[in-house]
Amino acid sequence: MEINRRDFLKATALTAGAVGIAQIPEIEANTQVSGEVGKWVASTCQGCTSWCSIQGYVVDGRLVKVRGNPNAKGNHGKICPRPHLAIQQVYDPDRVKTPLKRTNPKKGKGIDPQFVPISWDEAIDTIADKIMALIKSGESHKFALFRGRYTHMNEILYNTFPKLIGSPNNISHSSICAEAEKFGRYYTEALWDYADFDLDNTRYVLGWGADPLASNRQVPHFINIWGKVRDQARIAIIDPRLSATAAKADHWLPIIPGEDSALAVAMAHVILAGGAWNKGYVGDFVDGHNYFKPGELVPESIEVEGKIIPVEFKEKHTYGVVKWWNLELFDKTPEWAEPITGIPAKQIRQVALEFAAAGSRAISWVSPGACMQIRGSYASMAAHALNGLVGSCDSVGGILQGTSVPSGKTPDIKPYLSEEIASALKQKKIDQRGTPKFPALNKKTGGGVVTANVANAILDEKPYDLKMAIGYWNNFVFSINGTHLWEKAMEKLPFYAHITTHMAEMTMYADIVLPAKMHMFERYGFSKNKQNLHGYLSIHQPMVKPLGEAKTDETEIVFMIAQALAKKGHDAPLRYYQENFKDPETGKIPSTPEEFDLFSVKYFTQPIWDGSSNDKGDSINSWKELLEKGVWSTKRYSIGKKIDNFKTETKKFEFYSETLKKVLEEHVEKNKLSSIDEAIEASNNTARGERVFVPHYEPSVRYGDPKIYPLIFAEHRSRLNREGRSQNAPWYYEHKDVDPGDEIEKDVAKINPETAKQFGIKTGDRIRIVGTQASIETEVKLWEGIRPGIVVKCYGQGHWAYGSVASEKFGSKPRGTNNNDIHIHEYDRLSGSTARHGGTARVKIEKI
Ligand SMILES: Nc1nc2c(c(=O)[nH]1)N[C@H]1C(S)=C(S)[C@@H](COP(=O)(O)OP(=O)(O)OC[C@H]3O[C@@H](n4cnc5c(=O)[nH]c(N)nc54)[C@H](O)[C@@H]3O)O[C@H]1N2
Ligand SMILES: Nc1nc2c(c(=O)[nH]1)N[C@H]1C(S)=C(S)[C@@H](COP(=O)(O)OP(=O)(O)OC[C@H]3O[C@@H](n4cnc5c(=O)[nH]c(N)nc54)[C@H](O)[C@@H]3O)O[C@H]1N2
Ligand code: SF4
Ligand SMILES: [Mo]
Repeated sequence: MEINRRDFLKATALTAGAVGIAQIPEIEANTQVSGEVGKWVASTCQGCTSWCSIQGYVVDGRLVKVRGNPNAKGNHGKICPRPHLAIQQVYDPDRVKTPLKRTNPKKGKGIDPQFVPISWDEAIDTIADKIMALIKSGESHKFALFRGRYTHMNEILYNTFPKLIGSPNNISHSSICAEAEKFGRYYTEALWDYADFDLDNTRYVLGWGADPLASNRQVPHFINIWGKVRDQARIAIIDPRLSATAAKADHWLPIIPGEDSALAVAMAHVILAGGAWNKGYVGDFVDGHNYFKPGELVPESIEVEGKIIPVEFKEKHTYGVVKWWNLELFDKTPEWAEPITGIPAKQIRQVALEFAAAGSRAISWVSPGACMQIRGSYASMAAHALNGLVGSCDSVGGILQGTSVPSGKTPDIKPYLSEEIASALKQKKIDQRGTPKFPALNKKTGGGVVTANVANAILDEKPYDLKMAIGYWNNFVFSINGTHLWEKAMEKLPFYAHITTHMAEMTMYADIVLPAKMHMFERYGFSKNKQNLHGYLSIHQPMVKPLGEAKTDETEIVFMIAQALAKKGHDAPLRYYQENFKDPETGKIPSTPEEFDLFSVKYFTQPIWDGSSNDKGDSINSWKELLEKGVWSTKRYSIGKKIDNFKTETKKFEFYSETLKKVLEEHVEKNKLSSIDEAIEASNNTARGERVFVPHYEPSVRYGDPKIYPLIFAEHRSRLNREGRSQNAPWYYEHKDVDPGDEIEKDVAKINPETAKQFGIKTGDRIRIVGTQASIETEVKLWEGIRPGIVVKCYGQGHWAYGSVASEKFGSKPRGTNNNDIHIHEYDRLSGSTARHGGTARVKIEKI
C-alpha cells in the first residue's frame, strides 16, 4: 500500500507525531479522519499506581488520543500528562514483535544476546520443558515468578501459576516501590495500603516528600482540586528539592535527606508541649493541666499541698500518647532537630503549630521520599503519627482508609495440588523474608517481599540455587539500587524468560523473550484502586490490534504454558484453569488462550457487571455495559466509622504500637532470637527496649567518608515517568523541563549555586559523580531549588537497553544516567524495602 506525504502528515498530525512507522499502513490513505469517524473506548492507565480510568479515541483501528473516562468518579474524568506518552509506547517501532530465543550462551551487560525469532510453539515448549525438568527432579521450588507492574488479573500468572507448578516463589516488586510507606500506617492504624484524602474539606497539607501535582498517587484528582486546596488550606512540603508542589506551597522545608524521623518527632513534641493536640480525638489530662513539658517526663503523680495526686491522661480514640512522650518525645525539641534536619527550629515550631491548628482537617501525607530509606519504617510511623495527634485519621478533611471494591474470589487451588507439589510449596521463599536480617513485617513476620534480595539469593545460592525464572512487566536490572548486583545475578541465573513489550535491560539476560500486549490499549484486565473518596474497578480492554504476535502476559501466555505442561504430563494447571474459569454467561469451558483471557476477566469482574454490587455504587447490569462504561465506582466513602474500630490490637490509633509488639514477638519466636532488642539490632535499627514500639528518631545511615565524599546524593522521579517505561518515547525528552530545574533533552545533576561555587563548577560543565559503589558522568545545572550540600538527579534515564531513543547505542551505551548505579544496595529491613531515598550514598564530584 502506498501512502503519500500529505496523507502521512494528516495522520501524524492527529497522533501529534506519535506514529510508529510500522503501523502506518493500517490507515487507508484516503480516509477522512474527522471527529465523527472515531470511537472512544474505555480502558485503564497504569502509568503509575493510581490506575485511572481512561478512554482512547480510535479512528479506523488506530489510537489517536487519550483522555480521562468521563464516567470515572475517582479521577473525575481527568488524566495527568503521562497517558499521552502511552501512545508513543504502544506505537513504538522498537517494540518486541515475535517470540525470540537467545543464541549467544554468554550473558552480560553489553554482550549481544544474538536473539533470533522463533514460533510461539517453540518458545512455550522450551519453557514447559524447563518447568517439567524441575518438577521431575523434585526442584520445582527453584522456579520463580517475577512481577513488576500488574493488573488484578495477576491472580492467574502471579498468584496461582507458580503454586500449581510447585513453587513458593512469586516475587512482586512491592518492596522496591513503597512498602515502608505502608509500614507506618499499618503499625498505627492497621492499614497496609495507600491512603485516600478528603481534600475537598482539608485545611492543611503537610507533605513528606509528597509531590502530588507531579507524582505520588491520584495526580489527576489533585491537579483538579489543587486550586481549591490552595484557596482554603495551607500547604507545607518537606523535600530536599523544590518540587512542583513545593513551588506552590506556603512552606518549603528543604530537609537534609534521611532525617525525616527527626523532624517528625520534633513536630510531635511541639504539638504536645504546646497543648495543641486534638483533645476531642486524643483526650486530655484529667485535671486539664498540660504535663507535656519540654525535657521532662510526664510524672505518674504530683504532690499538691502535701497530697499525692496521680496524673491521669484520659485517652479517647488513640492509645499510648503519654508513653510516646516519655519514651521518645520529651527531649526532641526543635532546637535538637535543627542541626540534624537542617530546618530552623523556628520553622519547625511554626509549621507544627499551624498544622495542629487545622485540627482534624489536617493531613500529614507520607510519601516514599520520606521513608524508602534505611530505617524508613520508623520515619513513616513518626510522620504518619502526626495524623493521630490532630485527629485526622478517618475524619472530615483528613486522611482516610478507603472503600473496598468487590471482585471474584480466586478459586481454591488445593484440590489441584499433588502431594509432591504441596510439599514443594512448603520450601522457604527465595528472598529470605522473615529472617533476622529481613523481617519484612507486612502484617506478620515475612509477610512482605524482599524483591531486591533475590539477586543476593541467586548469587549466594541461599537458601538454594534458583534455576529458572519468568518475569513480566518488570525490569529489576534497571530499577533496583546497585544495578551491578542484579546484572551479576541475571548473568548467573541459568534460565530466564521475559514477557515484555520492549527489549529492556532485564530482557538482555533472557533465554526466551515473549512479546506482551501493551496493557492500556491491546488487552483485557482490570484494576482496583481509590481516589477522591471513591473505590473503583476500571477495565482494560483491547481497542487496537496487538502489535505483531503479542499476547496477554497474565492470561493467554499462562494458558499456553498450561496446555504444553498438560501434554508433557503435568495437567494440574490446565485442569484448574479450565474447570474454574468457564464463561460466566454461557458456561463454556475455555479451550483457547483467547477464550481463557476473556472468560477469566469476566469471572473476576462478575460481581461488578452482574448487578449484584449496584447497591454499593454505580449501576452496571451486563458485561457489555461494563466494557462501555469502563469503570464502576463505589459510593463516597463514609467517614468516621473506623475510629475506635481500627484493626490494631487495641482498636485505637496506636502511638504505642501493641500491633508491632505482637508481630515482633512472633518474629523473635519464629527465628529463635533471644529478644526483641536482638531482632531490632539485626534489622539495623538503633532503638532498644520500649522505644521500639513507638514512632521514634533513627539516625540516618550514609556510605562514604564525608572527608572524601562531601556531598549527599538524592533524587526524585519525573512528572513524565511512567515508572521505567516511558523513556523510549521522544516526548519524554522533548518536554523534560516540566520537571522543575530540568532541561529539555538532558539528564542534568542539579546543584545549589553555593555548593557549586565551592567546587568551582558552573551550569553546563560535565562532571563525574563518584560514590563508593560506582560513578556516573553527567552535565551540571545550578539551581537554587536544591538545598546546599546535595546533588539531585531525576530518576528515569540511563537505559542501556529499551530502544533507540532511550539509549545512545542500544545494548551498551545509555542516554543519560541511571541513579540506581549510585544508590547503595541497601534496605529498610523491617519492611523489606530498598532505600532509594534518605541520601544513603555520599558522593564527590569531579569536573571532567
Ligand atoms: N510522575 C510519576 N508519578 C508516579 C510514578 C511515576 O513513575 N511517575 N510512579 C508511581 C509509583 S509506582 C509510586 S510508588 C509513587 C511514588 O510516590 P512519590 O511520592 O512520587 O515517591 P518518590 O518519587 O519516591 O519520592 C518523592 C519525593 O521525595 C523527595 N525526597 C528525596 N529524598 C528525600 C528525603 O530524604 N526526605 C524527604 N522528605 N523527601 C525526599 C524527592 O525529591 C521527591 O520529590 O509514585 C507514583 N506516581
Ligand atoms: N532509583 C529509583 N529506582 C526506582 C524508582 C525510583 O523512583 N528511583 N521507582 C521504584 C518504583 S516506585 C517502582 S514501582 C519500580 C518499578 O520497577 P519495575 O517493576 O522493574 O518496572 P519498570 O521499571 O517500569 O519496568 C517495567 C518493564 O516492563 C516491560 N513493559 C513495559 N510495558 C509493558 C506492558 O504493557 N506489558 C508488559 N508485560 N511489559 C511491559 C518493560 O520491559 C519494562 O522495562 O521501580 C523502582 N525503582
Ligand atoms: S495518575 Fe497515573 S494512572 Fe492516572 S493518568 Fe496519570 S499516569 Fe495514568
Ligand atoms: Mo512504585
